Amino acid sequence: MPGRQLGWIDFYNFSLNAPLVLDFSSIHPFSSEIFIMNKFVLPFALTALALLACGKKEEVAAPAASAPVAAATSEEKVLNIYNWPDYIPEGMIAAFEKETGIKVNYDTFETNEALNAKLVAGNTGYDIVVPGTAFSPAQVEAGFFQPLDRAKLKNYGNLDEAIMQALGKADPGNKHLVPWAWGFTTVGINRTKVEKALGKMPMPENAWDLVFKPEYTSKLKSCGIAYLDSPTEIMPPALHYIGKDAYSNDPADHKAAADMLGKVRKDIRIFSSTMIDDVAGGKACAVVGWSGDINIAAGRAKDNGSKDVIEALLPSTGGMIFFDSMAITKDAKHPANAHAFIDFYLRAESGAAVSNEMSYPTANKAALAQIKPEVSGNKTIFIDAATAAKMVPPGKFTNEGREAMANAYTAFKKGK
Ligand code: SPD
Repeated sequence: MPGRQLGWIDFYNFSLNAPLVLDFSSIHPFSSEIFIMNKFVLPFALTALALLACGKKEEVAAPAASAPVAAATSEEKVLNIYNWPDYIPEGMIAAFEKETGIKVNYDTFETNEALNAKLVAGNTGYDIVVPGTAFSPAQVEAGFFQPLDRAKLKNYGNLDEAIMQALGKADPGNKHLVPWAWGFTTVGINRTKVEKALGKMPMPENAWDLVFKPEYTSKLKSCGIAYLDSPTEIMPPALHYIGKDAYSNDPADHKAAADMLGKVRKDIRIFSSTMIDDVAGGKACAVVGWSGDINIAAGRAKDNGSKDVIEALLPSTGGMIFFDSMAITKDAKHPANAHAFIDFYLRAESGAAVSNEMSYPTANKAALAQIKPEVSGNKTIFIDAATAAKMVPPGKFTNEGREAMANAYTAFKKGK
């Protein structure tokens, strides 16, 4: 653990001086087995910070004129997309359909495990999928995606070069993955309800205590505790909380994490990967959730007239960073339409809409100038340097490690 965190900090300090020309391999040898994502998280944090928080507007790429979407070929005018829920700005699909005449069938999945199962089975029926970093390096390696045709992506240059260079460690040559957005798994609270439920007990220094420590969960169960519902969402923060490598492949570590979780199991009311309405509507007051979704819940509660204060917290020991990327499946029936959509998504205005409307940071550098100040200035969306230094970068599990972790998670969830 210290090695992982220290490496990230070192890298961050290093990148401050040379954010765009980085030799990652000379700093941390890349291992495809234990994929340590710290090599590519911080260039983005750095860029976001340097360009937004510090207000160095002259360094922000001027909004690129959007390249027109390339005319699709003789393909039927259909595109099948499989993405996470609550992740696309309203109207984006309709605008793409109007401009191109391509009809989009847009389905959602709630966990990386669900998407991975479909990819393993093959013939998904989807042209574009959006895996997260817990799975995407292994999926690239397994050959689940077809190489991108850069000639069809006129807006590709809008992406942050430093991020793409780092993402190349997961996807050599950036052949398959195009970032959708990134964020972090953290603790979200309805502060109003949590303070009431805790009574005289002060808020803990480490926000993870609220959801992992019986002294707190026993009090917060009255206003509702919710966890994301998958092994790769819950086990890494649990491992990290007990001082293990968040991406450990050791079954003994998973057992230790499950034992810790077992002590609070009876206090968890909801397991769900779509908890925005539960949080906004007051059914859950403390959650293990995704940063953007918690911020969406905060906005939705306000829109609904609630006076409760809902917040994504920045735990003192860090949240779990993730990157989600678009990829075209190897058996996609509509690869030209898929490229047209990816290029549409790569427009500066699309990237800005994702951050502005979905509260997740974009990897689209050309979009930064169009992000609203209240979004760019929200330190739980665009994290600052101090927070970035504490965050836990994504990692990769081996198949055996993932299986052991899934078993430990299932046993915990069943209350065994
Ligand atoms: N509302 C959708 C959020 C997408 C989250 N992807 C998370 C992957 C984390 N491992």
